[in-house]
Amino acid sequence: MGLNVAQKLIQSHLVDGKMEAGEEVSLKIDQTLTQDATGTMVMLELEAMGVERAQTEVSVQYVDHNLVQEDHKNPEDHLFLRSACKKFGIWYSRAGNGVSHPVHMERFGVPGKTLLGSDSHTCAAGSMGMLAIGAGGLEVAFAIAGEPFHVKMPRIMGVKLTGKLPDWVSAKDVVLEMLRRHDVSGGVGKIIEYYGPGLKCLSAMDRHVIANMGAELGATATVFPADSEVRKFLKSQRRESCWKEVIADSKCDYDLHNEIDLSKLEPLIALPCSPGKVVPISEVEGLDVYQVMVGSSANPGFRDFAVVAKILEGLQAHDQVSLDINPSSRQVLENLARFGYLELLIRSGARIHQAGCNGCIGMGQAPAINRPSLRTVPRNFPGRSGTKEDAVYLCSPEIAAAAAITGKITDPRHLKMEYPRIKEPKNPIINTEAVMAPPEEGQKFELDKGENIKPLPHFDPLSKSLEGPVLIKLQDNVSTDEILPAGAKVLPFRSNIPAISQFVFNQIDENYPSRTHSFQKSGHFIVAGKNYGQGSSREHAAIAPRFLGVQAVLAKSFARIHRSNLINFGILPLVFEDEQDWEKIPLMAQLYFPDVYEEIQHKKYVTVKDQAQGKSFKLLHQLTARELHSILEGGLIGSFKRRQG
Ligand code: MIC
Repeated sequence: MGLNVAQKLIQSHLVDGKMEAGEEVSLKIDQTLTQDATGTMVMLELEAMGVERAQTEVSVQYVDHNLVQEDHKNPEDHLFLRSACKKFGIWYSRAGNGVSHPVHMERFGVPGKTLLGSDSHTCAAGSMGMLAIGAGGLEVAFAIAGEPFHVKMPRIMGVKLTGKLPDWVSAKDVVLEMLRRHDVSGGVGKIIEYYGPGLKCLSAMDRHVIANMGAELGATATVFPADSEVRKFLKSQRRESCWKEVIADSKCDYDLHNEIDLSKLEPLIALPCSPGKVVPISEVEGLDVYQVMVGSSANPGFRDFAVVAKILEGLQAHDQVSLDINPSSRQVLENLARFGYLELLIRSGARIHQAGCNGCIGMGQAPAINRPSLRTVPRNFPGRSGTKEDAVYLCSPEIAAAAAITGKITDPRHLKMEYPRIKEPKNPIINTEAVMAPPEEGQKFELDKGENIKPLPHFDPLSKSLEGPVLIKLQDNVSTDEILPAGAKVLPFRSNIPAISQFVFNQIDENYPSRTHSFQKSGHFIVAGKNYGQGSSREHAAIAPRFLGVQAVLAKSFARIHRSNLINFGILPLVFEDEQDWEKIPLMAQLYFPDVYEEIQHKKYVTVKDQAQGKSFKLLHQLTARELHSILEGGLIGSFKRRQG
């Protein structure tokens, strides 16, 4: 039996383990990516681990999230990151260069390589035939230190693409169709591999759109073959020498099968407040729109902006619509300017912002309460935009442009114009200066720690028993945006755990942090539903609760990255053996784990007693030997240090 692309990538990087679904595999990591909102922690972790220099082939630090400089905090983080890149031998992409994922694809992506990034959308690089995985910051710090990455071998879902995209339907609709079919946890424990004749009509950047939002499906990774389209892309970036064909063997198979006939797709839209609430646009056509935002890692291509510019050519954005354009990379912005599209956008009334994530992560551009905001971004979890009662819809650039013109949700096929098919420029500007190389080895650099850089908190090893109240009880699909909000108010504290911890669960229950005060030392618990911690990779959603005293999370199930983050910082992730038990543990229940330290080492489950009811429940810990070690030591840093002696 031949191998599919995912299997080939895993096999060529396998350090340990068997390629059998569910078995833990250890993979060699060739490249890492960090962004500023998670990178400050990664650099502090490298310092705490005593790492001297990056051991990867390439590690890149991007500054793309914390761009609004309302006070000293964000610029201090930028300076800290610049100094850390020099110290640890990491490439540096300065503020204004653009979103990590498209810039990585332009400058560093290489078919056949592995990439680990402290951002859930790292999977976007699967568009180039890479095995690209989002992870918590500490796991990326380990990869920078030369350690392998450990993950349960996913099942591979093969998605056969046939047909050709119709006019006014684009790559975003392909991934929205996947979300319509599989919802936000449909990809959990899976790698999604696209193949088939339909690939021919998807450029490498179109594939980036689809691979990027594999994160919204909860998938471990998304992969495309490195075929002639990838070669064309690399050639356009003057990096053709990096191309290597990575395609599936003709006799390969997949664990799961899916098929999409591209020619049958129609324009789709995800309703507030989940990327999984996808409907055909006809279901919401006519609704008033107050903001249209184009950009982000989900629609970062030159084409994605140029098509909006062409649709708007000679027209004005509707007077009630704020049309926000967030260029994805400096290079895309330069090319939009050179080839005349930027002028069209400016003329149409668009607001042009610097290249970066901006409003996608609530860093400015927050919408008005309950006023529909149409965005080409990847996610619309409640409050992520910076406005608690927001109404964010996810859509393609074509739908975004149509709404900008009419002020209403509009099926772009109803615009009375010809579909502008965009041709990539023949001779684009290639900006190789923007990202700065690390200095040669051997020089010594100090970390530049401004006031906003606070040391990593220390966490104690696990006690013999645990006791405390349940201070919050949650439903299914709680995202890390709800555990630890994004937005311009909170993001500047990403390098300051004590300060950011005061925002934990702010979207759901503002009083949670104050309730934890009496239990910060003695400990307390979280009870959650299914897919707990979906979405962003931010490890702060584990570190800050741990700082507030969380000892264990009792859930129906966990999202992959968040579960690892909990373990990495010594929080025990426990799964109800019987899901019905979720009902039986109320908020403020006083829980007692009499023998947790012994049980997790010798049994598959731990026992917890609700002291008021006198009832006991069994919860599965599902820890591998390596994970167990981390929990016993109070987190991975402790166990790493001990290992180093
Ligand atoms: C996101 O899109 O949610 C983010 C912001 O890029 C995060 C990372 C973060 O929270 O810093 C992600 O996707 O991992």
